[in-house]
Amino acid sequence: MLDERIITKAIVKTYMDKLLDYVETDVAIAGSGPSGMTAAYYLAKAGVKVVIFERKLSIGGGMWGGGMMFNSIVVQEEGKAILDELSIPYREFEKNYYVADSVLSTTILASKAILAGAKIFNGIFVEDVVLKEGKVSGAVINWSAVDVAGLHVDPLTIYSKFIIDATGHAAEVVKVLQEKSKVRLKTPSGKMEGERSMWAEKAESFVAANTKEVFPGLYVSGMAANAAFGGPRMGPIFGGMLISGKKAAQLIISKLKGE
Ligand code: 48F
Repeated sequence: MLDERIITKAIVKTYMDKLLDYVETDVAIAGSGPSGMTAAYYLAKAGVKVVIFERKLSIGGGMWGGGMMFNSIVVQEEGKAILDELSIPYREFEKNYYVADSVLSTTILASKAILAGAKIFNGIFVEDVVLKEGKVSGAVINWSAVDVAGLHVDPLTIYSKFIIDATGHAAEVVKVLQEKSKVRLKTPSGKMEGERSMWAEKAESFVAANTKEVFPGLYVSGMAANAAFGGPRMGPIFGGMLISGKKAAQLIISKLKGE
């Protein structure tokens, strides 16, 4: 005998408890692409309270589709260690080029992050930040459905010691901060530099080097780092995304420890 009212209560109550628990967190990540989920995994594994808000229903960002929907991803030597750490299977295609199934990589990464303790709220997007005394100290969130329907509904706010913009090519969090608050970013021009055209090798080293704090309290990872600091795109090679996510986590872990 199934009681639909109990099913409803089970969903609403557990969801609300979960959301209430994340009104205050150590780290909030915008976007559940490869860099955001890798960051969440390493943060959670280190015992840091971390939440991801993902605009879409599906997690994974651009990882599912491999290259042009051929659902394989390529990872170079430097990123292979992270595939090993996550137990993601791959095979060597040629020296320095490893191929993994994109669907398996995405699902393993997501489940490892969640099992390590990260929470993912899908269907919610970060529309703005809390900016107080020159520091980003929270995320302004709303239902994606509200946005899609064009409804005039005010958002809600959570407090977070750090935010990672892992929104990919659009670097949405950095963009909204710049547009609304006219702040000076820690980029060469003080503004968002914008993504450059394809150059895989340069882009992969650029993303690792430029995964950092772009404004007090706000970090960039993955393609958002290249968009913020003016790096090229790299296409379906994903080592840089994994390395970037891990680096964002390590930088924040050090900050939280006061190092
Ligand atoms: O684009 P995406 O996969 O980000 P990434 O981690 O990886 C980039 C690669 O997939 C690929 C590439 C390199 O190999 O060039 O493109 O940098 O994932 C970004 C995620 O963020 C979500 C979006 O739906 C996607 O799942 N997203 C975007 N804006 C917001 C957001 C927002 N404002 N709030 C929440 N989620």
